[in-house]
Amino acid sequence: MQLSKTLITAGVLASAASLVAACGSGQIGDSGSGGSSNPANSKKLALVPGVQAEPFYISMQCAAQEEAKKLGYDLTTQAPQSFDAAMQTTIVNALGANPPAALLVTPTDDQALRAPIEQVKNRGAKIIEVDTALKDTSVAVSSISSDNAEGGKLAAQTMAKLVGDKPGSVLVLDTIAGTSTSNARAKGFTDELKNHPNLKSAGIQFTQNEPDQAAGKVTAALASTPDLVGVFATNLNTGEGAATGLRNSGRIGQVDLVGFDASPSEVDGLRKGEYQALIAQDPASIGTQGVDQAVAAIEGKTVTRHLTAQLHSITKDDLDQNSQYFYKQKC
Ligand code: T6T
Repeated sequence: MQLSKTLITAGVLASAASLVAACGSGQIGDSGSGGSSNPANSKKLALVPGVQAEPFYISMQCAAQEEAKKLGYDLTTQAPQSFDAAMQTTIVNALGANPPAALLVTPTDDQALRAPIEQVKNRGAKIIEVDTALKDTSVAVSSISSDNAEGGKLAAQTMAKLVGDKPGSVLVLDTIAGTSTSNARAKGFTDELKNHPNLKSAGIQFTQNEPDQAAGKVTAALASTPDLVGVFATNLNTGEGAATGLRNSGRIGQVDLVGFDASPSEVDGLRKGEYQALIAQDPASIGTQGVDQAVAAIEGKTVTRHLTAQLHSITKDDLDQNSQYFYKQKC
């Protein structure tokens, strides 16, 4: 099928473009040497991802651990039970009492986590954002993420190709307001949709990153929007919920589902025809680059302010040749 090839190329080009942008115009700065106010922690890195036991963050953590070991550092991970700002704040606050040399963190809210992260920074830790980021760009020395707006755009182009000339409405399922990544994906998607006049936006719905809520929103949209032709799920949980909603309504395959991420259950869903396409991120590269930047900051070497990881569009037809992008369940 022509679609998959075109999309991979588009994805690679988009990612290459953003990498060039990151390297070409990104602020490069010397972070200065130093680290934790506790000298015993000079080789200690802490990783606080968005949520525990979730394939995107497991893949990121495995690669970060490996890179830290390679560079002679010790990385420990503490993840909140849910993708929740209050739970994550408790973990980050505790790190302030015994600061690591660097904190790699996925802020679950782009504003609420600013003060907790800043107090760890004030105790000497270098701050590296991995995946999501704070609105305040002065806190971290480096941020590594996918180009999420570009990913949303790629998802809309994918949807347009899948739907073809048919007129209809498309629903976007976002996670939580304040999640920088999924919010940027939803915006990138909605902006690009305007370039496809046969497709109308059926709006952006927040799901609190709960699959049940995503399933309910899809069921409701099927009832209220008879011309619904597509759903864009901005992450793993929204995708899993959307697939459930379509399955329960007997509409699998009639409404195109484009998901973000490539968890085992999403890949399985793509194989079974529940999803028509997935936009896979490269969480391992985010973890590796995050550790590299943390170590550079600790050792007083040059640090790059913004780095991006590649995105890959995958359809059923090219599923097996893209298995290197599937997320891990364990290291
Ligand atoms: O999509 C990823 C991550 O990029 C996002 O910030 C939150 O959701 C995921 O972890 C997938 O569940």
